[in-house]
Amino acid sequence: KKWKQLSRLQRSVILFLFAFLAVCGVISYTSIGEPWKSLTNKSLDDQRTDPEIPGLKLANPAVLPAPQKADANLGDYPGLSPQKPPKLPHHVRRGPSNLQIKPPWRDVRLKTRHDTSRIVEEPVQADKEEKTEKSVISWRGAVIEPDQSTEPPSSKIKEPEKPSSVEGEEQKEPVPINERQMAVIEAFRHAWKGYKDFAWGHDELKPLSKSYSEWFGLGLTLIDALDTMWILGLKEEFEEARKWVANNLVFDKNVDVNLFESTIRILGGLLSTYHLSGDTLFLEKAKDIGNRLMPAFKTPSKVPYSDVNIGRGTAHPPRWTSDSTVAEVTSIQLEFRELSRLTGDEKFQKAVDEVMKHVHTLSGKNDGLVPMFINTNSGQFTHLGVYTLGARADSYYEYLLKQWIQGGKKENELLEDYMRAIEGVKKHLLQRSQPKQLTFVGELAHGHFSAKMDHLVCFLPGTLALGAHNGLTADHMKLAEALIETCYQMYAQVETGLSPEIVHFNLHAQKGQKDVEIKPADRHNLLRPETVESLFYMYRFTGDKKYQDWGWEILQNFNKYTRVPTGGYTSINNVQNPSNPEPRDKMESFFLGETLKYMFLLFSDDVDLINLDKYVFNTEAHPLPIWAPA
Ligand code: DMJ
Repeated sequence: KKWKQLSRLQRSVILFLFAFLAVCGVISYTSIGEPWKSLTNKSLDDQRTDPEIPGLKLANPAVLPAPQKADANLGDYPGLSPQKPPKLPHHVRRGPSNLQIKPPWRDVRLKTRHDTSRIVEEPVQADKEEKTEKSVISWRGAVIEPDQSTEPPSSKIKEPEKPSSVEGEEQKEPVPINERQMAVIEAFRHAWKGYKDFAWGHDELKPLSKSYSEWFGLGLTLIDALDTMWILGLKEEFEEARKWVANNLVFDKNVDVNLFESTIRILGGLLSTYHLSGDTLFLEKAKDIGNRLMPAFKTPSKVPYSDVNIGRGTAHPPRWTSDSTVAEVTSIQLEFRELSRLTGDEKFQKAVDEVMKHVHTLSGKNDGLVPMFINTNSGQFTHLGVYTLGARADSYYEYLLKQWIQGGKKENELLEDYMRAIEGVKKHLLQRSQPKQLTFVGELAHGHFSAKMDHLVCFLPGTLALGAHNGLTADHMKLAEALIETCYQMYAQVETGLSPEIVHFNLHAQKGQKDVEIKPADRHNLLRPETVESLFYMYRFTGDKKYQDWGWEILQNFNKYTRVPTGGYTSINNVQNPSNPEPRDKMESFFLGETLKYMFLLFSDDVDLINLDKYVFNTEAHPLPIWAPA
């Protein structure tokens, strides 16, 4: 009745108001609903990533987009679908700028005798550059004119996403390079001088005979050292090496290469250099070598052969056997998985994931410990009953943990195998020496314990510490602390202060005896990285300066006994003879790829210089990004 008494105008106003309120209601409902929707998704994600391993609490987030599942449809992963790279003016950095670490060379404050002029000038130069052209990149961006690149960037290649953990993060004040880091730079420059003068473009320097040796004929030392130069801030050296890669690195060669060694050193080195520099040249080269290594997987069991002819596209096992080494077939995964993520081509990841899945199911393990050989025809372990964390098995254990971290801590089979294996180590391989009660990892052969430990095993404290940092049980960290002390003693108890390749520990106390015994055949030192690598992890996670001091002692002993005055460092034959350590005339590529890189990182107090929550190192010390959960 009242409605009818209203004038037409009054009714229209009321109707209009109702309609307006209804529209507002609909709009605010959808915008309020969004956050709830994402919250719900988040909690589902959390549930999915929670591992079912008892004692596990996850500490650190994964940071990059997840990889495509080997058997999934490309379209299901928008981040991975082929996309055209954005058109950038060519003065602007190509590649994943988000992952680039800050150039330490801008922050150099200290001077050394060797380097005064460069150090004084560079910060000024850097500041000038920064002020004048914000968008012009530093040398680390390795700006390349389009015509300098070997191939145009493929439309299939996608740029990695920005790590979620740094989004919106304030730029930190740069941490100056300290005196010990300067000493590492000086050592690197000295090694590089030898390589440049006598072995440029070849695999390894022979510093005494002032010549070189070839293994694959692919400039192994140069490629292995690329990301070290980047991290150390060696601008000129990096640019020169980059030119060699652009103009001289050719994989279309009739040459047999070892699948594992070329994956960890060449593919790993190229991928990490791509990530640090953003220069697509390195990704193109990585794709090329990755494709050429794929024939190795064409075996009856899909467990890869050890050798591939990268020119002919054929692969084969060693001449005397159809076995492959377990560590070799299970330590190529980080690199091939990353190659799939970057290229959008699933075949790389599929091949290596299949190997891991297969090994996961195999019998012949002893509480998670694996034998050293696997047959490429049957796919079964061979030479059963011998268990070591040294040569031929070492990086199997390392890559279980690191793949789990790389993939966003979701692949539970990897974690299960890792946790079980560490329990196996504790049960079968751990012992204490006399007189110092050093905890060491021995070997087991058909039920008999041997107190033998390879220097290679010294990767283990670092890996255990990395696991603990990622939420695994605290007793892994305790074990890491005990083992790194042992690895240090393998240096400290020896006359030159350098570790031999293999030690035997004393199990029974005898007057005047040390914990460490060395057999004549094991007295060599190849400039290996494992102890320094573990010292780096231990320092990062504990902040205990004693680890830096131990590393400093080791660097000084390398300088004292292995440095060749005309350039380069050499492996030596006798760590027990300070007056004649018997130089072997060879500088392994991992001295530049790993040992000096880990030294530099160990002495740094900048946790963002290769942040361990964003990167995972492959077994040749090449950092690769950690992926975020899907
Ligand atoms: C390197 O090639 C790698 O670290 C590998 O995992 C073991 N051997 C050398 C260094 O000692």
